[in-house]
Amino acid sequence: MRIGIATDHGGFGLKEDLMAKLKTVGHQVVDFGAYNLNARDDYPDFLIPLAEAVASGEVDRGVAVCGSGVGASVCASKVPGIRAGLIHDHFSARQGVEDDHMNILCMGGRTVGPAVAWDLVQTFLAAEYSQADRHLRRLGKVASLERQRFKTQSEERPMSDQQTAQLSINTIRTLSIDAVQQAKSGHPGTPMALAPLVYTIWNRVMNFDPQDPIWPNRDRFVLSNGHASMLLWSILHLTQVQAVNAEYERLGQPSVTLDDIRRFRQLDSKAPGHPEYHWVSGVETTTGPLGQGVATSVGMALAQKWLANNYNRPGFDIFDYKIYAVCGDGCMMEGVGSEAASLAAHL
Ligand SMILES: Cc1ncc(C[n+]2csc(CCOP(=O)(O)OP(=O)(O)O)c2C)c(N)n1
Ligand SMILES: [Mg+2]
Repeated sequence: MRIGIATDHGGFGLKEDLMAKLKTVGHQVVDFGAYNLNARDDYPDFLIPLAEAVASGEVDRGVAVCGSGVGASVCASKVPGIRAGLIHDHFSARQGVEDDHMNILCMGGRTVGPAVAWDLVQTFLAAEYSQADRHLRRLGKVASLERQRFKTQSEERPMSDQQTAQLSINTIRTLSIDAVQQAKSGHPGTPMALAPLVYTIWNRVMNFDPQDPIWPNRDRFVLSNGHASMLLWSILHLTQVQAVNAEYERLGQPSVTLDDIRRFRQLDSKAPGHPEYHWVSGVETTTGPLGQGVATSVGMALAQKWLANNYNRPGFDIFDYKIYAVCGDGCMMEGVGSEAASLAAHL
């Protein structure tokens, strides 16, 4: 296991001792300080980097020592994702992990000796979170407290609309180019260019519910230039559109995960080279042959009109959805696109 360890002057000697023992039994140890006995070295300076490393997964678990261990545990638990416990006994070292998913063990350098400390560390590292319903429920409530605090913090320093939009657009772009780079094939240029347009359509124009991708009155999005599929995988991932299977049963999981994007253009991936209807939820029609999407979108608009004429009643529109099709100049060069456009104009 990769263990991060941090102490202030209250546990400097103990830290050296624990580090040596952890290495002897085969763990990797990352030392977050302190390195010198200096009375001004205090726990937050070492603990916060340790806690952030645990929260980000850079290290698997953390061990923290200060004079009593109290300050270390109070401070570490302020970092989102950290569940630190002040532990003096064998039972709590195990149960803290099993029941509360404790990920940082805090000890008092002045209250436990090296032998007890080593027993506690070993017990802490050997324990696993039980994932029992009761404990999952409990941690769910704790996590929701943490999210509320995040919300308050971000309300204090809100990003402007323009900053949020730019960050979102850049995220679509970087996800798309990273995936193409990883796959060593695909089209990075079109997602780069179209990210602002598609962001605007999905964020400000379209009427849809990511939680319910088969809501009958949703607006439909068609990517006619299907070779830019990474654009669609990025947007389906970032909007957290949920998946349904081929029988239209809700699966309770995202349609395109980050792992799917990591496997862009690989066999059986949910992020294939071109959008395929019935394979990835959120894809409204298969596209790839240039012009096909714009042509299909005319048919989809016809279907909307038919539904509206048959089922809408005065003052009670069940179907008033719209179709948004994005296409490139290659789509425009294909007869099928302009022929469908002519038909649409004459109906
Ligand atoms: C009918 C058809 N012919 C050829 C292709 C192969 N093809 C895929 S992308 C592409 C170029 C598309 O150019 P453009 O529409 O300008 O899109 P860009 O990638 O430049 O944004 C071609 C010819 C295709 N997908 N469909
Ligand atoms: Mg072009």
